[in-house]
Amino acid sequence: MGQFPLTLGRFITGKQAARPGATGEFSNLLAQVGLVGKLIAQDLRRAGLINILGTTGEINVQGETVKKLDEIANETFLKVFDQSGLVCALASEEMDKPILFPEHWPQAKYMLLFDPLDGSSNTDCNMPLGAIFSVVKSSHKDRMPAEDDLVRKGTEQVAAGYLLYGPSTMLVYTVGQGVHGFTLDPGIGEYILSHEQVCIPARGKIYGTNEGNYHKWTAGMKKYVDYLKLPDTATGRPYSGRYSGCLVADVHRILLDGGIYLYPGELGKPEGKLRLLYEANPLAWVVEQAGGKASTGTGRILDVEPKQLHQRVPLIIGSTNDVRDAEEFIQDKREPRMSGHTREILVGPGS
Ligand code: AFP
Repeated sequence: MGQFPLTLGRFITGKQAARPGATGEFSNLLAQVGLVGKLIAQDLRRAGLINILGTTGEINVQGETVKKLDEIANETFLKVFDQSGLVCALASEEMDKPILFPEHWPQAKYMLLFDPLDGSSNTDCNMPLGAIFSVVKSSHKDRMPAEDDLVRKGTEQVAAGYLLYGPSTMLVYTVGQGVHGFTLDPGIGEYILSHEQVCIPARGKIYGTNEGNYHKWTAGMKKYVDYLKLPDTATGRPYSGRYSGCLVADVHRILLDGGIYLYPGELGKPEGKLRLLYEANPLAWVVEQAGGKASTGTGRILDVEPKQLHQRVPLIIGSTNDVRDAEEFIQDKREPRMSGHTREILVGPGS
């Protein structure tokens, strides 16, 4: 008889049984993230048919146009987690201030930060989307947490991961013991373990970045991307460019195949675009747990001292050797050198 599929529920329960003292609260929390994924995936499948594409006409706290689906995804997270009673606070990319649930405290000690719909410019053209989540634990036993308690370093996360809405829906997470990926089987409505202990290759052949921003980049960043495009058989260059506009989808590809994703700081905007607490930190932890690396260009993402809920940070993430190369270029420690072989490929023999 073939192996019976392992559902998310059973997998988490199995892991929980190996941790004496575990209450099951946390396992339930991951199951609720899974439920959010099922509900949103269902809306996305029919989005072009039920008038939920396009914008709401509002601008969010990030200064970005709000899509109807951003709002629906945010509401779904709020409803599921309010009803579950499992968290005492929620913070979202779509909300200026966190939502606190004093009625769930002190039983609920976890707090959830999330980007409810990542890559929302993809909504109207049926391209991949995602959601990113980070879980931290309230550090106070004697009082209900406040906004500041959610502003925590990446190393303090207790769980992190993402939902990917692609041809199939996936839930990928870590609790600090490796990374596991589950694929939603729509026929039975269950997430099935499809990627156990994901390991990112030490080097890849893919880079993902918005090259439309090239002229806003620092000289080091420009040199690194120029270097990736120079042919060189020994180091596997040129790399292939892949960029979907959905951070989750781009990082997921790199997690499985190796390579590098870059959303760097820019001239006049050194903090970059992506948000530290609910985009960079959770993805950084997932990638590190799979054996990769995540950097600001000058330091480890998980060590960044956060100051604000919606803080932005440059993100360079992926295979360890690729991220290390990028750091060297960004820190002006390295220059692209053209070997004789490269020159020959570019301009022909004997030139
Ligand atoms: P949101 O849809 O959550 O705002 O995320 C979009 C995003 O932060 C990320 O998913 C992409 O990688 C990045 O922005 C794309 O930005 P550009 O359009 O500037 O390339």
